[in-house]
Amino acid sequence: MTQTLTIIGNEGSPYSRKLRAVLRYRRIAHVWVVSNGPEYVAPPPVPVPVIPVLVWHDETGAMREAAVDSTPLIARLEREHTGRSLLPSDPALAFLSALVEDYGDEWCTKFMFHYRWTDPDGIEWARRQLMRQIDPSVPTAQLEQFAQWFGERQIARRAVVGCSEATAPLLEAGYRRLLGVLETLFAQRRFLFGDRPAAGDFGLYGQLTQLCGFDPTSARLAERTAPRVVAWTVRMEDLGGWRVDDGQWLDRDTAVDALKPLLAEIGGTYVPFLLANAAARARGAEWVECAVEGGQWRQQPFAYQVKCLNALRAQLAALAPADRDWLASVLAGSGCEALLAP
Ligand SMILES: N[C@@H](CCC(=O)N[C@@H](CS)C(=O)NCC(=O)O)C(=O)O
Repeated sequence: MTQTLTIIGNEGSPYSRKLRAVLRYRRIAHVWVVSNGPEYVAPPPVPVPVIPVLVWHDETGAMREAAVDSTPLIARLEREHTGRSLLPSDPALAFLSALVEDYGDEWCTKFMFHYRWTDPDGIEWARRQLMRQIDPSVPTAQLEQFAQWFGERQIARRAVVGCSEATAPLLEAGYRRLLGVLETLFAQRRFLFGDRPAAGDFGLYGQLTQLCGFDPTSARLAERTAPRVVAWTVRMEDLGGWRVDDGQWLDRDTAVDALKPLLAEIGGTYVPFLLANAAARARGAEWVECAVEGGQWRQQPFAYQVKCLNALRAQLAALAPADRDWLASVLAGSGCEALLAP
């Protein structure tokens, strides 16, 4: 019998929501523990102090192993659990799903960080509400102390993520365009690749739980301009009861047609950043600067996102030549074709 897993996270953490939704959809038994909340017990050590943490237990129920990072965790769950897979059976579509997942995790998170830690309404709400979500019974004095400390800490981190006065208009425009693209897509189909969700859906979903459901300014915008995206986000929350049959993935040509605007959005923003970031790291530059849709991007280089680029390229390299050729033809002109360059 497979053991119940423990997921340690926070409802205000996009990656925690992403991974919890994956566990629910895949019907993998789990216990949800709020990090640092009343039920929290420290897990075995993990390489970086982030949430969510996924914990495996031994037969006695003791915590045996803990791991972080939602994308490799999702891949591991694919290996350890059968059925209700998040990977489209067509390897070229599986690559596109991975690309969208990565864009969600690594680029859309900048939208989230902007609306939460730059927008004054966002800051006022988040710095207290995140604590209430950890423990609603926390006394007011302690809540205020936390709000002060946490708000300052997160605001100080804006530079690391690339949220600045210069990039704010790019982030807001990017979020609006994403809402527009998804609003059109979800008027046509349930999920990105058909009637069942893929890893790419969960990557977008994680960030959109916050953008559409927690951070006040971005949520109001979504309500007004992208109600179908809001509806999709609500549905994604718990797909444990969603019926999945074989063959619910669209064929590649049907799938990709409606995805082209999303791929162009990714190719106009995240892909140029990924390439410029890797180049900046390689030459030890202090800043990543590159043109993205709507203007000039500037932030400090980010080591983790070099890994992301390498992982996407490794996945491309493993494809059969015919699948790569097909991707080259559908990605041509989107900006994403740069990933295929040697
Ligand atoms: N790549 C990781 C990112 C996880 C992550 O950055 N989590 C945030 C919360 S959403 C975190 O724990 N940050 C550390 C902190 O706030 O101290 C994943 O996909 O799980």
